[in-house]
Amino acid sequence: MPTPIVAVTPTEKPDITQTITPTVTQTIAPTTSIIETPQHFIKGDANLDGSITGTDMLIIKKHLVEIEILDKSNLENADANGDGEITTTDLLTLKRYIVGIITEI
Ligand SMILES: [Ca+2]
Ligand SMILES: [Ca+2]
Repeated sequence: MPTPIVAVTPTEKPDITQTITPTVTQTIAPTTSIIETPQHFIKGDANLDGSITGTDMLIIKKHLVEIEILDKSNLENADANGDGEITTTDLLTLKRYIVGIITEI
């Protein structure tokens, strides 16, 4: 005996229509720029605080007696006379600047 054919009529159509609307707009603009300038490069300013004081002399003294070795940036500043070395001459230059014998380093 053959299987009876039953016609099924859907009573409700599924709603598959979907609208996608973009709701997020993102604009990315460059906000930073790189300007390469030497930071805190002031001859004689061994501790890089922006001023030349007795503290800088103390730091250079400590470096000379190897109590405290300066890093590259500090070394560049500590070389007050620009001869490429940190010596007592740099110390003397700082002293002369601090007491006002010289007005610039
Ligand atoms: Ca300083
Ligand atoms: Ca020097």
